[in-house]
Amino acid sequence: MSKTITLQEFIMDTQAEFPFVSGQLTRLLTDIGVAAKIVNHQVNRAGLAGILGEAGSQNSHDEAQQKLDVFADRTFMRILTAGKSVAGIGSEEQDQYVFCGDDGKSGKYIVMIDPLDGSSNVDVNVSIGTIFSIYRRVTPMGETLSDQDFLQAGTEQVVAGYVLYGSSTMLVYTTGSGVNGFTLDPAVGEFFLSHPKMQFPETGSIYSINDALLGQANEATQQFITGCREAIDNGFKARYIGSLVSDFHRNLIKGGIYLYPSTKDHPQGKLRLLYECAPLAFIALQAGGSAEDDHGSILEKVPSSLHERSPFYVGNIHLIQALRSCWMNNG
Ligand code: AHM
Ligand code: MG
Repeated sequence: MSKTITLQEFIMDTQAEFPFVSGQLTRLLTDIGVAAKIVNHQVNRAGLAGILGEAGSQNSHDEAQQKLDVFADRTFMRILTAGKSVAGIGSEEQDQYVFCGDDGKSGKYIVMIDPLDGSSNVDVNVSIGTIFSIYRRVTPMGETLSDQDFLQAGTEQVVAGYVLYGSSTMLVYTTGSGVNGFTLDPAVGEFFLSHPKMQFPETGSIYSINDALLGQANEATQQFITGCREAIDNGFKARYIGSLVSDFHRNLIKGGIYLYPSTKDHPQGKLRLLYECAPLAFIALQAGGSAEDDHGSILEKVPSSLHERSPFYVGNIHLIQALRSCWMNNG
């Protein structure tokens, strides 16, 4: 580990980088770090605390919620709502967006969050994550928020980040000036800067896709994966955890591409534009990578609904370009 800079120190030291800085964003980032520590504590003791398994409820996508999904959602909601910085929150686990404080009339920021991604992996001790992004409100302060505050293009993100509850717990985020990663020291209960200025390596040779989807996937993805398989002599290898934050984080460090393609039955893929694709696309861009859907940039997509899905391809630029060539070959 390099010089011991805590997350809090780093946030304070870099707050001058935020345009129109008022301290609210600094507080908000600090709150996310606190909520992440609370969720981390529960994730770590889930097997002992009787909070494994399904909660018996379903989220807005008709997916069975895990007890930890519900816990993580409540924790982030409680902490973010209590601060003064957030006007409204959109959560993958909630049908509608939620107003904070005074009907969302005060607070400068909108938070989009997937409180616990990959939670179907919890019961088998596989890494899971939280994904978040922060936008400025569009509606003037003092007015009630509207759809346009929540349905912003990814290019408007002020901050994007994730927490990886893995063999160690990390918080990785960008404010648009590079990507920095912090590792939680459980003995001290602090995140310390461990991965400054994260960048995809020059080249990558990992491809990550749910192989069972391939027969149903679009032609370009099929052609691209065939090419990867044939490139085994060049060191290409398949790695798929099925936990987006973990797959993305590994590929960011080792170099590679993650694909959740459009398929015949699901032309919009599975992942959610606002909670999963846009934040990771912003981080990828800041780390020298790229992210696209079937047609082009993820970041430029303007969502038309809160829980909109999108095909998602993210990773090293040269791999995204190779995939793009396959799209061109397939008209
Ligand atoms: P979730 O938000 O319900 O947890 O679903 C998202 C997860 C991602 O973490 C992962 O990359 C993907 O779903 C795996 O899907 P599949 O099982 O279809 O491969
Ligand atoms: Mg998710």
